[in-house]
Amino acid sequence: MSKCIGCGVELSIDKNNIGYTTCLDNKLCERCFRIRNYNEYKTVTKDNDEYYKILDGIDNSLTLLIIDLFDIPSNLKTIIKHLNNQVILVLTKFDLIPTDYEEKFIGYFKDNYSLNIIDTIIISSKKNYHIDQLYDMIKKYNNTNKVYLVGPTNAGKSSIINKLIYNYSDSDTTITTSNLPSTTLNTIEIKLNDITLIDTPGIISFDSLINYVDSKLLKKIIPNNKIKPISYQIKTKQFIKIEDIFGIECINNNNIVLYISNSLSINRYYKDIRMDNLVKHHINVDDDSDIVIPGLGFIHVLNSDEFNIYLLNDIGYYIRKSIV
Ligand SMILES: Nc1nc2c(ncn2[C@@H]2O[C@H](COP(=O)(O)OP(=O)(O)OP(=O)(O)O)[C@@H](O)[C@H]2O)c(=O)[nH]1
Ligand SMILES: [Mg+2]
Repeated sequence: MSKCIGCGVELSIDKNNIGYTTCLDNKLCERCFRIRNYNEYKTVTKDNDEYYKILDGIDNSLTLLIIDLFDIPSNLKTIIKHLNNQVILVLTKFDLIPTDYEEKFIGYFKDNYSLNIIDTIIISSKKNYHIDQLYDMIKKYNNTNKVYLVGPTNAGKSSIINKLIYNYSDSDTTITTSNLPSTTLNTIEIKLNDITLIDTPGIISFDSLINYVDSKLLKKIIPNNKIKPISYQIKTKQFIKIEDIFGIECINNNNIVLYISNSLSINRYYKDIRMDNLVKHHINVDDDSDIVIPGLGFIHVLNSDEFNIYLLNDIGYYIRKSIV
């Protein structure tokens, strides 16, 4: 059986198979070829059970849990339950987060998730930030010469492997990456000198916006650069609407700060507006909390209050003690 070097799927000459390729001698499946050359993405049927089995099957090898700092998914506690060995917590995409929040994020994970963490590091593959330190940690804690990278889809697992291979080996192999969910479809083993890195398919969070918007909107939702927080002093009954995908109504005067991609358009309304495509949720929020909308970002609320938030049908939310 030959596997696609880009996503790990079994190659097949059957057009109906997800691993379709014109010739079994090809290194890439058609889907990876199109993502890499035309930025065209073919959606796959996603099944977390299959992906959790991969996590359950990990031996006592060093495991890196990769989390996108900007998009901490609602199902992270479930993912963690499947990790039975010791892990290094790798918080990535630090380039998107306003500076000075490093310690706060590390503290947040310590306080809220029961993880067998041997070490924590904040990195950015995009900016090559702390990649040397990550490589040193891998060499220090590596116990079987196999190192697994696991975590939510889109967290940046494959990008980290590409960066490590690029920086510290002679290989020119790269794994396929994209801003859409489920890019990596099966485990991929790749040599980094005498260590074998093992990429795994990311766990999907089905309540995240990234599963439900078209690729044009997705490009706006996923930030490219450091986020500039946007503050609003809002009066009673005012609405803030983000594109056609999210709304928030303040029941009383309040201050909120949006941490979302700065490419999104935001409108403020001073009267009732129609949001027929969105579902209303009435929520109570404590002082200094974040309302997290998976895939979109979060809203920092300064004073405890009631709000109405408006979400697309399958999209979730959760509230946490503010990290910022
Ligand atoms: N800003 C920023 N973007 C990043 C960083 N690392 C990865 N990305 C982007 O995040 C998206 C997802 O990256 P991948 O490496 O494909 O993520 P993955 O965890 O392998 O995803 P799956 O294969 O679906 O599980 C891509 O668009 C990357 O370019 C980073 O450090 N900073
Ligand atoms: Mg991947």
